[in-house]
Amino acid sequence: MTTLYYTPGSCALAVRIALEEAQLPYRLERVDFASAQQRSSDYLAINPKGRVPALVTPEGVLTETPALLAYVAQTCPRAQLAPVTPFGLARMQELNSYLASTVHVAHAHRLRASRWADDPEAIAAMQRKVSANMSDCFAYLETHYLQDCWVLGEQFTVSDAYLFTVATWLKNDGVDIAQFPRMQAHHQRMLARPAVQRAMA
Ligand SMILES: N[C@@H](CCC(=O)N[C@@H](CS)C(=O)NCC(=O)O)C(=O)O
Repeated sequence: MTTLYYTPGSCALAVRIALEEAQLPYRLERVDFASAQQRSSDYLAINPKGRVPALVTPEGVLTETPALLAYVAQTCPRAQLAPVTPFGLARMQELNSYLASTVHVAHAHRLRASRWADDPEAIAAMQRKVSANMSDCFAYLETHYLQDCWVLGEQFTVSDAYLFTVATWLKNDGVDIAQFPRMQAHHQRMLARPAVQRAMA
């Protein structure tokens, strides 16, 4: 059976929502960041990057949230969690790549700034930028996506699970989601979905 390695509040929530939406059977393994379990030899044997999520599938281990989301969507086509046209699928990957490589990284400068600098002043300076950078990212998303019920249009996709997950970080990053009315409405629609409620329980 597929196993999702996750930590509560992390980007792994997006994958858990996708698994719930797809109604795929899976097991959960919690990775305890408080005791740095992500850097334990047992966990590094699963994911040498020392991060969550990791998905152990019957074919092998997958890491990187966009890859896991695409895997879940393609494993369960009847759930229709990804567009089927080449352009539609590329648009989904474009958004998921942006969330992973730009928005998530902007957020990580708050709790993980020591990845980029040792100097406490430099760390503090990076942390002061988090709120403005996250606001810029969400202003871009508000303007260029969310033109319909779901982030890519009429079809619910795994990108909705990913966007929702990243938006749950806004409050602690010092950004009020109410500045972005479409994003806020999307958040409420997501919270009403049974799969999201199961994933967050
Ligand atoms: N590029 C990876 C990033 C994964 C990542 O950084 N996950 C965070 C949690 S949201 C983590 O595991 N952090 C632990 C650490 O930095 O020690 C992805 O998109 O899956």
